[in-house]
Amino acid sequence: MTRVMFLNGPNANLYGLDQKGTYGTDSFPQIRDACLARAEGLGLTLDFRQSNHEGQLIDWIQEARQSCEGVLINAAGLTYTSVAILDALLAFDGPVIECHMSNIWKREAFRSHSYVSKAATGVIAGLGLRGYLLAIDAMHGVLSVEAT
Ligand code: DHK
Repeated sequence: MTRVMFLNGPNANLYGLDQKGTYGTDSFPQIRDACLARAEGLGLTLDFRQSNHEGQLIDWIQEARQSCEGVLINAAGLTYTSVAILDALLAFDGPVIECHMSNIWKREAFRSHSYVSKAATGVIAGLGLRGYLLAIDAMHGVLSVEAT
């Protein structure tokens, strides 16, 4: 089975709990379960993980070099600051899809520059859980084209 890693950065574990509803109403476990179900339906093995720690995310991206064909990533607040995550992603050979629950370009100016985008095959933002599911579909499509 094709294996894909889906990494979530700091505070993603709080999705659905934010009173302002910036990241929708689905809880992180609900998001994870929906993503796992979508991937399974497409014949992908999805390794869905979350950490509040930059080094942990980097270790997982490096791990993906050996174990996964693609990486989906919402680096959350580290998107705008982490050259180290960018470098880890640049060292990954397969497709990288950057995801955000919110439309980062519609928000504060500091969210409009993503380091992750420099390594991304594509970016999906602003569609909440629907965007995560679309990102999994897109990864499946990209990997299927690469396999032919
Ligand atoms: C999630 C976060 O936690 C923020 O730091 C980012 C991103 C946006 C999202 O939309 O999923 O700025």
